[in-house]
Amino acid sequence: MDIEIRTNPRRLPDPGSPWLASSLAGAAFPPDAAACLAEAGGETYRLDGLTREETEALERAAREAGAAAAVVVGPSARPPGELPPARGGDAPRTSTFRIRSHDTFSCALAVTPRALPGLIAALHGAGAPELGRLLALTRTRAACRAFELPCPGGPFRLGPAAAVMGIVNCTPDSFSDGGRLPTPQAAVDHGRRLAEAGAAILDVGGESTRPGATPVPEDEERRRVLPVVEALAGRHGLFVSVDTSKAGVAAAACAAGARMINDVTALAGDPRMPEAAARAGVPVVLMHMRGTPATMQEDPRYADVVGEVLASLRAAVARARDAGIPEEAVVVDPGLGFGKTLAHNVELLARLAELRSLGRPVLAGPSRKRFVGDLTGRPVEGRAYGTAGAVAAAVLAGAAVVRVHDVAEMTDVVRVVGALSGPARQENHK
Ligand code: HH2
Repeated sequence: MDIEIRTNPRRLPDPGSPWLASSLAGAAFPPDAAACLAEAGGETYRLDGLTREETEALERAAREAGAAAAVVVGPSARPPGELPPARGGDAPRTSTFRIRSHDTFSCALAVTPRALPGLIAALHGAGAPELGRLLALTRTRAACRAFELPCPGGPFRLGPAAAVMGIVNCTPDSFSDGGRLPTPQAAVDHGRRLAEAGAAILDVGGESTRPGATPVPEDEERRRVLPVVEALAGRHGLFVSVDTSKAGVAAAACAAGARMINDVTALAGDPRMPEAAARAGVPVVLMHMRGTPATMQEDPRYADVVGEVLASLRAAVARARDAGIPEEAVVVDPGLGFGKTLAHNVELLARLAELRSLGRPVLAGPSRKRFVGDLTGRPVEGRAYGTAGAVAAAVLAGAAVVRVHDVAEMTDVVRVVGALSGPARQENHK
């Protein structure tokens, strides 16, 4: 049976904070859990899939590590019978879930960075060394801010500052800018302007994924995307990712110079995609989506949206690894707006830092999306300030990449928020 651990690598503010409450979401913790964890202080860890013995070892070890650690135990968040049914487009659920019995437990742990080594050592003494190893691994992964993605022509470095990915939509029907770039030359000019304005990555796409969008035939998608990739990557030497879920388009774009594949289906949309991506040898963005663009907004439900997105991304990373794509080449993305309600998007953005438990760079794509409109009451063309708020939240949470339309404005946001919250400053607050 597999244990899943995630952490929210931030200090706990106070017992009433929504931040702390959300770390307890989805499992039946005792009513005083938040107060108990807040008193311990430090960072929160959420552990799912533990046996009774493991929870007892954790409680014992936490007691030994002193007042700086607290454990609260609740029945497992996800007993198998209560899982929502898997739907097409979502990553296959891990076998972990299916074999998990009703006897598993969830724990929430608060521990200061200083007390953690003692806790891990005490776990060894309490007969649960594997739990200690997993806790240490999760912390190391969550703390990681700089990545080198293997890439043809040399590694692509991400972090510690967030990189801006500029959107180049070669589509007539994208939700916010469809039809604005009607010719390849217009798209190339736009991409170059975005690069000058601060985009480190240009994300070129030829198929809208807006809710209700109809798929584009492969020939048409190639016709839209390839000349633009060729010019931006080949002629102008810019770092281009191709936003596609079709293996043929991805392979052709990489042959034309694209150095990253951004697949909103996380390699599950086209059965040939895992092999195509492995063969291209480029980094891949694996995004979470529930359903398909045609159906994804039909009443999406989650018992624990962050936990389920994390589990789905974990399965996607494993799928990539099985296909020969090294884990070091993967970027993960919660898929804001893809099969999520307003509440789900807000929860995911507020708890984005937890995705760093996967140990991979996190990409967030809030730009101009409906949830920004729902929160601000603004139409698509008036969502830049709302997007700036979401981008600031993502940078604070440690996002490695933000995918945006308004590159000049969001580059400023990234620079200011990054300077105020960068790793060096965070160290001073320990
Ligand atoms: N969002 C969109 C498209 N691709 N890729 C990733 N990794 N993450 C995202 O959040 C994401 C994405 C939707 O935005 P846009 O490209 O502007 O719209 P459309 O799909 O209508 O072209």
